[in-house]
Amino acid sequence: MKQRLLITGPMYPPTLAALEQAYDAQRLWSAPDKEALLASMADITAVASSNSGGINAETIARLPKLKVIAHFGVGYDTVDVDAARKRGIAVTNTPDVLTEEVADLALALLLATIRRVPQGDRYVREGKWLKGAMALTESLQGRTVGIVGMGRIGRAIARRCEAFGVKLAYQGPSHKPDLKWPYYPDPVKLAHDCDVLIVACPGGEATRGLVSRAVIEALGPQGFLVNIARGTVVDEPALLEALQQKKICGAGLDVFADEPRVPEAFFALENVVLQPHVASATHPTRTAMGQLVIDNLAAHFAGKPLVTPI
Ligand code: 8YV
Repeated sequence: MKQRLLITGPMYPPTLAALEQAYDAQRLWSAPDKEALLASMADITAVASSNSGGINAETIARLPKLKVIAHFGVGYDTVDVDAARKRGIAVTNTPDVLTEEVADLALALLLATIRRVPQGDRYVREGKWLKGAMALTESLQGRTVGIVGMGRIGRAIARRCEAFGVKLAYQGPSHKPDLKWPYYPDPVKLAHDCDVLIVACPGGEATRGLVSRAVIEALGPQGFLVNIARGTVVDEPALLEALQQKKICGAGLDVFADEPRVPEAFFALENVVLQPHVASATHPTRTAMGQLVIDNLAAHFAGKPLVTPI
């Protein structure tokens, strides 16, 4: 008999298919009667969750035998980890396998924003080049890039930035003695001393609004902001206003406060490049992330140590 598994949110379709093949699995997010489904699954020991369908304290409370939450994603802000910990429920995530991919998109967004790559593409397609050259853009060269959150992804972004010859600095909860770049505990001071901020820290309550109005304004009219972390980290209304009023020069955004509902006011702005939360969204990386979910669940059911507990 197959083991039972509750899947609380959508994830990479081949991973979903593999889980539904291996387990007697139910989809919570699309269930017509969620209450009835939860009641019928009260004896399960494992859940697979995702960023677009996490698991809150109420749902955890409905599953008294739960032992593991295998989360699809390195960030697990949609999982109530405190509620899980109180019950001794293990949470796993998908670290490392997406680090380089996410860092690649951060640099792509940075360059696309500063050098106006999407605008250049439209310029050619719309036949505007025939009438004259596109306006010149700002430059990445000679800039100082400040990284908010110097974890695995922050470091991978920093390595790439070094290859572009820019100066670096970083902010985070702690100084990293192995890093040579200046450390700023205060994000406002970091923004003040940098031309570009790249947000790469975890989401959740600890970082909510960390990139505040004061931080955004400290970047200044020549400044750029790139966010590949979580929309919650940035004061989105303040960012929108800063872009509209040219208090900063531009922003490249892969993440938003209420995805997929991006405030339409962003669409009217020429100084922002928007992406639909795709930093890890390639087939090889999503396959590797999915494999970790599969492997963690397999380890749980085999009574073996989990592969990537948080
Ligand atoms: C994905 C992410 O959007 O890993 C994360 O924390 O934000 C991304 O990789 C997500 O995991 C897909 O649900």
